[in-house]
Amino acid sequence: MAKKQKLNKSQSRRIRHNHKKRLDNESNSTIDWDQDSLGAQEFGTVISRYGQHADIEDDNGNILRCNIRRTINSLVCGDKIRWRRAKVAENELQGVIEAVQERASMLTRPDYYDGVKPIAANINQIIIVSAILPDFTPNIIDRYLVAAEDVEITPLILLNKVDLLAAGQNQQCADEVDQYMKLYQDIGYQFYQISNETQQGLAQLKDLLADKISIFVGQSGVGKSSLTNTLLPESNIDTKEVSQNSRLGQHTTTVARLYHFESGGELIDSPGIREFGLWHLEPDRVTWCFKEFRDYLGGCKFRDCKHLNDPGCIIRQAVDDGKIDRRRYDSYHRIIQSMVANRPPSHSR
Ligand SMILES: Nc1nc2c(ncn2[C@@H]2O[C@H](COP(=O)(O)OP(=O)(O)OP(=O)(O)O)[C@@H](O)[C@H]2O)c(=O)[nH]1
Ligand SMILES: [Mg+2]
Ligand SMILES: [Zn+2]
Repeated sequence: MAKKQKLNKSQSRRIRHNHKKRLDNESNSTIDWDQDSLGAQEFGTVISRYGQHADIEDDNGNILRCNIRRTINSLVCGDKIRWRRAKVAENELQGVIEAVQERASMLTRPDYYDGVKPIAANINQIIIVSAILPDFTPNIIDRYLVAAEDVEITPLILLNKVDLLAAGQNQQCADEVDQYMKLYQDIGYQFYQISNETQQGLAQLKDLLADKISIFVGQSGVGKSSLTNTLLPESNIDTKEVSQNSRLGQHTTTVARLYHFESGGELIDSPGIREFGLWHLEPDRVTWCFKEFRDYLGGCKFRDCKHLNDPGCIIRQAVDDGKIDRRRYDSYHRIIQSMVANRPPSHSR
């Protein structure tokens, strides 16, 4: 039997990309209604986007699937739109989205093939979800913190599945988690240890989400959809166990979707992203996005200081003096290095 060849990073990335394109194309059938077949213009909100279609919510809270006019080149979950209802629905399509209103905010991520892609619009709080399983990875938290700082939307950090640390199991991991919690809180970030399993911390989480437009972001398998299901029982989202072999999530959620709290506020559940790259940012911007570095910016001896072994680097000095935490400094350099390694040739500087 032929030995199955292991795919390299770029091959598996290409396969995933083509698969996604195929799925998008399957929802690309468009209908060209003429003006007489459509009603007056209405307002609405995008709940979820699928290729050339989107689920929108009208002013009465009804959710309808619509076509997207080809002239619209960017439309995401959370967008406020103008649309027109078809007098006669065709297949499942009930209207057409004609325009996107100005966005109050936008969370984006870079995609190797498609350039910078929007994730969600008009949010005012980014909830970074991490967990004990898949392994607790502060570098991924730092990547999301950089993305949040870049768009200047308040982030907060949740560490889910702390039930897995109960009863003295995993003491080493519990200690590490407590130390990181202190580190992030010292920098000025909110950090909560929660469990969807035991409901620990969920009442407080509900308060934090009230009247805000929040998005859950984070690795696959950390429990974003499970938490959404608990907070909003009608959402009924599919969830899947973390693989026992790889200890990784299975990318269960594939598109972002917006849900409402009856008491006010919205929550967007988003898919776990495989490689949350930041190569679209200038390295100086990443430095600025490490919040605790800001006080030192402009103080290094050389303007193009890389904050490594450069003489007169006051950021490195601050690390040596214990004013900046070395774990964050190391994480910063890991991000800077990966930006160069992961940037597609089309975006080389
Ligand atoms: N032990 C434990 N397991 C949890 C907890 N929360 C979620 N899980 C489990 O974690 C697994 C993954 O949860 P999901 O909600 O699908 O994760 P997700 O972040 O939405 O993943 P993607 O949609 O792939 O991005 C499921 O088997 C959940 O039952 C928790 O607090 N404790
Ligand atoms: Mg999910
Ligand atoms: Zn420096």
